[in-house]
Order: sequence, then structure tokens, then C-alpha cells
Amino acid sequence: MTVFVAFTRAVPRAIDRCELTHLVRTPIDYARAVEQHAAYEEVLRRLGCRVERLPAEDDMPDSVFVEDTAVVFDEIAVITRPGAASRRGEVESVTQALGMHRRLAFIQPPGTLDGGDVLVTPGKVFVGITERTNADGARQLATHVIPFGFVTIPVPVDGCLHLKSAVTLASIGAVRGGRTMLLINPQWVSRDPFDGYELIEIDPAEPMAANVLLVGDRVVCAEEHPRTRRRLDAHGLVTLSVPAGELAKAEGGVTCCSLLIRTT
Ligand code: CIR
Repeated sequence: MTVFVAFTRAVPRAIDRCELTHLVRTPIDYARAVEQHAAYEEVLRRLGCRVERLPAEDDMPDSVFVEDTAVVFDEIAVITRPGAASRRGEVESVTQALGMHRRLAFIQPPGTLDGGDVLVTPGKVFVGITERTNADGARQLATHVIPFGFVTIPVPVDGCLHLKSAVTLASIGAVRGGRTMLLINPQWVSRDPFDGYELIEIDPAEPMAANVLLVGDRVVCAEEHPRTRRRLDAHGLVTLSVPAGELAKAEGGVTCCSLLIRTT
């Protein structure tokens, strides 16, 4: 069985000062956000992850969204240079912690890269070109992973924060014996770069639903998107849901709150 270490980080007190790009600021209930985040960590444990919390960063408003600070492969971890200057301090503790598990590489200026823009599939890495991730960041990532056999494909994204707001992995072909499946919102990213994958579209009534977290062969969905979850179920996928509404107000989804590190 595949075992993951899952890095998470506590919801910071400063979350109400988070970066917002496509959403209007609405009050975040801190206690509720903490409760929902704990439920998320519990689901990861149920799925066999060993949850390790990074040191809390209460003054860094977006520090709960650890996904953006690194991209973890089996052979290497790439520490990002987040596109929002307010988030660059988050990488320090992640660098310390990931260094225990992987050889590290770093995105250097003028490159910028957010982990939320990087969709890793077997053999292919899609990199969203967004306000957070520039072409130089994508190019640097490519040089780090080419030695391990990955092709890197830059993908334009329009209307949402990150590539993984628009498309995520729903199953890996090798695990299910079929084609790799992606869950996609075609309003925000073209289907064209993903030729050869089986694409499942979100329910149009749930534009934020494309962000799901694949752990082994289980798909973690936000409870707020039941219609899209039913579409995944109909494709024979095994899904479960977590309440994620509070952190969604900070423009975060279910992939954003963890970094998964395969250990076996
Ligand atoms: C930000 O704008 O950076 C945060 N408020 C949300 C980051 C969400 N992260 C992700 O989608 N990977």
C-alpha cells in the first residue's frame, strides 16, 4: 500500500487578510475554518496519511495553503517562489521539513511558481500560466524534472486563480487499469492540452468543484459540490467529502491544504 506523509499547517489567525484575486472578501469564521481544517486532516489520516503539521505561521495570512510552496515528486521536491510577494516567507519552514524527505531544487527570480498551478500526471506535468506563475517559473520547473522523464506543458488559465482551480487528477490509469481521469471546468481551461486523458466535466452549477484531491485511489471532494461528486461516483470513482466552505472564502480548495509525500 502507498503511504503518504501529508504536510499541513494550522489556519493562521491572520486568514482574514488573505490574498484574494477572483473573490470579493467576505468574513471568515475562524473557529469554523479551524474545525473544517481539522476534519480535512482527519480524512487524510483515514486514508492512511501520516499528517505532519508544519510550524504555525500566524502572521502569514495564506500559510494554511501549503500546496503553493512546493511541488513534490518521488525523486525530488521543487521549492517554489510564490507569485504573491506576501507569500514568499512561507517557503522557509517547508524547505526545512521537505529537506528531510527529498533532494531539493529551487525556483529562482525572476521565475514565479505556485504549487496550485502544477498538475502532475504520470509522465506529464501541466503548468498553469497565471498571475502567480510565469513562463520562467514553468521553464525552471521543467529543467528540474526532465531528468526524471517528465514532459512539462505550459497551459493558459483564464478566470480562476490556479490551474488546479480548473482541473485536477481524479484517477491514475495504472491504479484503475484504465485511462487517467481528470476533473475539469472547461470555462477556465481548454480541454485541448489534455487530449488522451478521460475528462469528466464539473456540474456547471458548481464552478469551483474541479479542485479535488486524489489520495491513492480515493477522491476527496468539497462537501459544497455534491452534484459534481455524483458525476465522479457515476464514473466508478470512490469519493468522500469534507466541509471546505470557510477556506473557500480565501480562494482555497482541497488540494491547497496539504503537500503529499509518497514514502513507499
Ligand atoms: C492566495 O490567493 O494565494 C490564497 N488566498 C489562496 C491560495 C489557494 N491555493 C491553491 O489553490 N493552491
